[in-house]
Amino acid sequence: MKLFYSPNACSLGIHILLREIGQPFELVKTDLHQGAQHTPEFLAVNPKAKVPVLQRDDGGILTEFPAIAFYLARTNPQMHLLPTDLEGEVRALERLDYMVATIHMRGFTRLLRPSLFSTTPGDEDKVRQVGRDIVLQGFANLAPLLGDNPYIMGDFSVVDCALFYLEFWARTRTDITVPEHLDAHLNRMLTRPAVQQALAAEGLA
Ligand SMILES: N[C@@H](CCC(=O)N[C@@H](CS)C(=O)NCC(=O)O)C(=O)O
Repeated sequence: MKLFYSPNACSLGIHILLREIGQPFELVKTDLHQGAQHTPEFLAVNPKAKVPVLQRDDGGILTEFPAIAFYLARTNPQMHLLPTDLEGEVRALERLDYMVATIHMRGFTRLLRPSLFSTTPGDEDKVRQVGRDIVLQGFANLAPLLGDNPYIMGDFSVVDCALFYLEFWARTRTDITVPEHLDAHLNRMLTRPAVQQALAAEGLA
């Protein structure tokens, strides 16, 4: 398998997941800051010009964080990375979607890349503030779901890998302080060898 990633992009969550699973995989750096997502070589792999991309051993290309995470969990059932009962599974998907589609895409993207959303010159601060509010509300909504549990679904799961990259962005790319329980989750995740290895491999340790 190959993971196309960019350092400290959301692909970090999938990178961690692959290291948790422990099967061999190849990392292909696609540096977004260098525009590598727009090269003909990368667009041939993913015309959506985004990471993460997982190229499977059968050559199949998978995109979109929740889909990749679901695939990796279901193809490695021995790792227990997703609940198997309907209620647990649907709650995991609900949380994953909220993290990626709302907190990341609607919140962090505005906060970190306001120019993508600004329609009038000079309104970037306004866009940034809207993004910040979405992120803050998102973390406020997630904190009670985590509560005193060590992980967001109780046991460690793919959902923690999505939560981790959001918390890690808050800590390393913004001045946002996440709620106490989420901060403890971030610190707990940082003690996991797979997380440490992924951060080191991406030059983030
Ligand atoms: N909804 C996508 C989000 C993927 C995404 O937006 N990735 C960002 C990096 S965090 C990206 O590749 N952006 C391309 C760019 O910045 O040009 C997913 O779930 O995978």
